Amino acid sequence: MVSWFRRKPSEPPAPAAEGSQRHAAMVTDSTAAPPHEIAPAAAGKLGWMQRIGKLLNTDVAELLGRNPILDDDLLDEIETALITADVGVTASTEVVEALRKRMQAREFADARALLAALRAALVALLVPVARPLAIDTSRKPFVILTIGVNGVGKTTTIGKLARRFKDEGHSLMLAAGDTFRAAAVAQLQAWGERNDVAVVAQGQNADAASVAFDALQAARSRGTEVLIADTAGRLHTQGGLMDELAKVARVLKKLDPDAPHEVLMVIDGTTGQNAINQLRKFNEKIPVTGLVVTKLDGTAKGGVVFALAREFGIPIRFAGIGERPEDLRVFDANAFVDAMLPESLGG
Ligand SMILES: Nc1nc2c(ncn2[C@@H]2O[C@H](COP(=O)(O)OP(=O)(O)OP(=O)(O)O)[C@@H](O)[C@H]2O)c(=O)[nH]1
Ligand SMILES: [Mg+2]
Repeated sequence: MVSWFRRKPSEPPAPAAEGSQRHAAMVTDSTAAPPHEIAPAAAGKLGWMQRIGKLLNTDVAELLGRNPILDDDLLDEIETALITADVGVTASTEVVEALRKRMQAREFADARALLAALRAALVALLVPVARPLAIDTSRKPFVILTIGVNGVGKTTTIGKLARRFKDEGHSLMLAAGDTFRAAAVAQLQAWGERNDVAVVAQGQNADAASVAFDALQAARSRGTEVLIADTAGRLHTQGGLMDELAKVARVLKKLDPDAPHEVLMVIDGTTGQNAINQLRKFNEKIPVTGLVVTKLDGTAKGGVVFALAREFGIPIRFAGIGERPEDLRVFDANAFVDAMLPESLGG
């Protein structure tokens, strides 16, 4: 089992802010915000990779032990495991039916060969979307607009990205575009402080598009390489709020017709099949160019990644695997599948 989906529960939680705070228009490099205690995510839960891994591991051991007959029972079991992990009925059925045909054509010498073919099929689903985010430094700034429904991990992901881009040597700035939720500005500022990154904010109830516009201007005048804009969480069914996203993009284009250069939608990996609908609706309003799937630590539902890949083909840039700044991985098809399959097949 690959360890990159596991978080260490002993590590401190990410910064988040409590309480409502108002801020005048400003560019600030640091604002104190009280840390928010977060219970260790999904402690004790068996991750979906472990679950499938366990199931297949058992099968492998059992099957290899009794000189297996490759039969439909094994395929049914695999199909159930995939659907339970939220790979989606369509994707699961496609994968299993392809395996069934090959099994009937006597392509597989044993169960191990069949499971290796399963691994290859799962990797093949993800390879087309495992395309990392490349920062184009000729854009100053390269603008990333972060969107998604409430509580999926947008602000946390921005904090993680800030750290990553800083470590890579980029200059960057954050825009506190969530002017809706109390404490959202302070939460982003806590991340800014932690990473020593400037945060442009206007405070609660300001116009999100105006914050984004100000930030783009500020980043430009400073020659900043990357600007990441936060937005308020919104349900894909909230028409007015969805229109606001399009407005933010429109206003950014007044300064740079190519901005935002990346529309990064954050999806909670525990959402299951509902994520499909969320992405469809957001993508209709503002074309999504990249995804971050969060909370893949300790979920049995992360298989939605396969369904998203199959349905949309939108690049999956990163996987969120915990609440700490370092709990973000560049999405990698092989590593993801290795984490869900038993070690005997994974590597
Ligand atoms: N376990 C786990 N928790 C995460 C991950 N990413 C974010 N979280 C937690 O999810 C909760 C919500 O994160 P936020 O970053 O505030 O989410 P948001 O999308 O900005 O929320 P709104 O602004 O309210 O829409 C926080 O408790 C985070 O610590 C992850 O990858 N794994
Ligand atoms: Mg937020």
